[in-house]
Amino acid sequence: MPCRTRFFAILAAPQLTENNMETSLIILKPDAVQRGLMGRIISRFEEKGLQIVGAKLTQISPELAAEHYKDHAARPFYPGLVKFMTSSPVLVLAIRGNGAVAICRNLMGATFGSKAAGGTIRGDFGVSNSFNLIHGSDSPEAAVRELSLFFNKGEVLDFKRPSDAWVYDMSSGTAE
Ligand code: RTP
Ligand code: MG
Repeated sequence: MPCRTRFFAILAAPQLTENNMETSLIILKPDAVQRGLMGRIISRFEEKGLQIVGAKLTQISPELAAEHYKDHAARPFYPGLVKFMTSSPVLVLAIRGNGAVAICRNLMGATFGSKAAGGTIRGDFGVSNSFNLIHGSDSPEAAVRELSLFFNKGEVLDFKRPSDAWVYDMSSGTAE
């Protein structure tokens, strides 16, 4: 195929316009970063077919941790949770796909590493209940709120992946 034709073929890759496109906030927690598990955990999401659309290595301030986990402020584990989340750098990701919020939660597994099923991130890489490697938004509404806490305007990108033509069945006009 001539170079110019191939260029336009890539631009014409199917656009994902279905109504279930979601972007989840994922945080690889301090234990995941310190244990050198970032690459393996990111691979789980990429291999599933989800798209990484934002990434940032950062150390969370106590104020940001408090805002992020404000729904847990009255829980007994809250002080330890904030201490842990602010103790060392984290990798913050924005991960997109059709139904991405629930898919990410399934890939993560149950909250406690001791109970998480094999095959999940928490089940395969950890045994601790509090050092549980990863955070993921628990609803599309929470995802919107959390993404706005961790990413500034322009830091979550919108770009086409030609491979989406093989990740999603677009024959009906929407991603299946
Ligand atoms: P996350 O928010 O971090 O994605 O985790 P999650 O939805 O699976 O669990 P959530 O109930 O939101 O709890 C937030 C984090 O608090 C710690 N936790 N400790 N000791 C305990 O009973 C307890 N319960 C929760 C965990 O680190 C959990 O990820
Ligand atoms: Mg949660």
